[in-house]
Amino acid sequence: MYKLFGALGSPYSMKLRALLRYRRLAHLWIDGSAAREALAQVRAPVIPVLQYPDGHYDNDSTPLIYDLEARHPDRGVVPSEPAQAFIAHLLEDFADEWLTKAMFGYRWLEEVDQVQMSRWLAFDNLKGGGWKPARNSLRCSATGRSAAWRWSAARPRTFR
Ligand SMILES: N[C@@H](CCC(=O)N[C@@H](CS)C(=O)NCC(=O)O)C(=O)O
Repeated sequence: MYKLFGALGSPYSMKLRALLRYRRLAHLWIDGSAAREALAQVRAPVIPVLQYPDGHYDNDSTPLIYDLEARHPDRGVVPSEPAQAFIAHLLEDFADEWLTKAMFGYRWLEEVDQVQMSRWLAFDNLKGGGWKPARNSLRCSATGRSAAWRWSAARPRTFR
């Protein structure tokens, strides 16, 4: 069984978790302080960290995805047709390197996002201990809107 150490607010963790789920590779999801402890097992201290069934640890989502591709034939994510595979590699590299820039914008440019993300990252780090559903503390002083309202809004929050 694989063990994936990550955080809900970490896009690279969500990327690898989605991959494991899509590929139907049995895994445990581990977050909070236990995820930080896994950082001691790898050279670059970034999440996600994957522990393989044989016990060894590795990180960096892109090479991990390619390694899993080589180990498990079913439900692969790289197309067999070379031109399509090239597009897949290109999209992966673009999203991996550059979509984080958009993410940081959506995360920190507006006060309502700053409030929400501060709480979310505290929640991740304290394994839920940072979260108290106090709606007023999530309210943006400029717009009066609350993060909770935005979560429940019909439209996706990133398409404002
Ligand atoms: N290239 C890495 C990037 C991983 C990464 O940047 N992870 C972030 C969280 S999403 C992190 O651990 N940041 C902590 C830090 O930079 O100290 C991957 O694809 O897994």
